[in-house]
Amino acid sequence: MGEYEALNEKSAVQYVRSHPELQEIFRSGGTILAREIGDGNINMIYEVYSQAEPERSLLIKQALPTIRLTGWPLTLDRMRIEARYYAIAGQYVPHLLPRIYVYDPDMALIVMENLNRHLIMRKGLIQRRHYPRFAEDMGHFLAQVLYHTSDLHLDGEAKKALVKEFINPELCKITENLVFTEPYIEHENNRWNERITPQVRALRADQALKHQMRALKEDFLSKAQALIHGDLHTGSVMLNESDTRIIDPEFAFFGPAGFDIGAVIGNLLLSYASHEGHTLDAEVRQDYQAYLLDMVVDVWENFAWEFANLWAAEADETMPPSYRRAYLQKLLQDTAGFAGAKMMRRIIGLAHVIDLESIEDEEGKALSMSLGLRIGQRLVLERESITDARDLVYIAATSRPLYPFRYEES
Ligand code: SR1
Ligand code: MG
Repeated sequence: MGEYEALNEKSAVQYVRSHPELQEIFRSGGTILAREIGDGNINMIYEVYSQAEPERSLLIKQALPTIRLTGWPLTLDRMRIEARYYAIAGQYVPHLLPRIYVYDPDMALIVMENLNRHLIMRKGLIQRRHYPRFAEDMGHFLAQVLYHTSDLHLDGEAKKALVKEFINPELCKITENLVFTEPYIEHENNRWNERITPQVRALRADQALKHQMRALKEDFLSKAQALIHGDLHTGSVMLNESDTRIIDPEFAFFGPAGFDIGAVIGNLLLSYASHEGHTLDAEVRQDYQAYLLDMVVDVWENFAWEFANLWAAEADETMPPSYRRAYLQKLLQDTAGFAGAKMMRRIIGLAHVIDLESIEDEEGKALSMSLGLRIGQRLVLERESITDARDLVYIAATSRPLYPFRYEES
């Protein structure tokens, strides 16, 4: 058993040198360098590369005993969860994940492929890039992982053995607090743009919204429907025009399937709202926003089509087509609710997103945040009326920013 030690740029190089199986990546025996490149909220990421051929490289992702953003203590077990999720999902969609070279439980680290021909999706969406493969790849990823880890496919014993492996209380607690609880009460962790304060106050006073948020939280706490990634926002997707990879599954556990689909859709809609402030040319803005709404529909439809086919292929006389339709409709409604929850937490909770934070003009930023908040609120409140992915995007398309407010609260 080795002993845990937090790496630095020097010891990251030594770590790679001490693992013969990693040497073939660097081929020639020249100088190897490392630099810390992490810009996420939680972990350290070292890029280790050959000085002579910098494209010969890999990444080391190491968990520290505290969270990078906040300094809160956090279990190192998250790296075991991440490695195990990659192993399970890798049975179905290996081409949509990074290659894993080493999982070292003692050092709480994973050595993996450096996706340096890919961009974090959130950044690409700010630049209004088009990703022709994304909706199909994401629909495929979600259908394969969620179906094969659900009770629709696994027998009870096998499923429960997996549920046990993915007990992840500390990371679930972060989500319970940051997504479902704190944004709707006075809490020191919350922050928001002061221009939208009247809207935040109104949101907190909305009892119907609080009721729905409590119901969504209850599902998150108790519905072990499938193995979910648990943090599937557009910062957990790296891609280019021809290739998509899903990263960062340390929040994985058995939870409601709609939480993952909702995370993808909610973050596409955050990008939609952000272009209100980023893209001032109305025609360019409307074109890109329409592209994002089509992407939302395509993600859901690709997912639902493949999920239904996987299910139909497993003959079961107890499963009439009417049950399959009802299951998918409920899943779409869950998806809409979780999408809304994920949008609101990124605007009024602790951890914000660069889609919105990088808008330079303060008025534009307030407009985008107000729109994102309004879409999120409506998705949560109106989710039970949704029977088709087009109903979901209709809510986004017909929502307007409430800012600037005509009446200030006294
Ligand atoms: C304190 S950690 C903040 C957030 O970062 C991760 O991406 C999760 O979404 C978490 O809620
Ligand atoms: Mg992450």
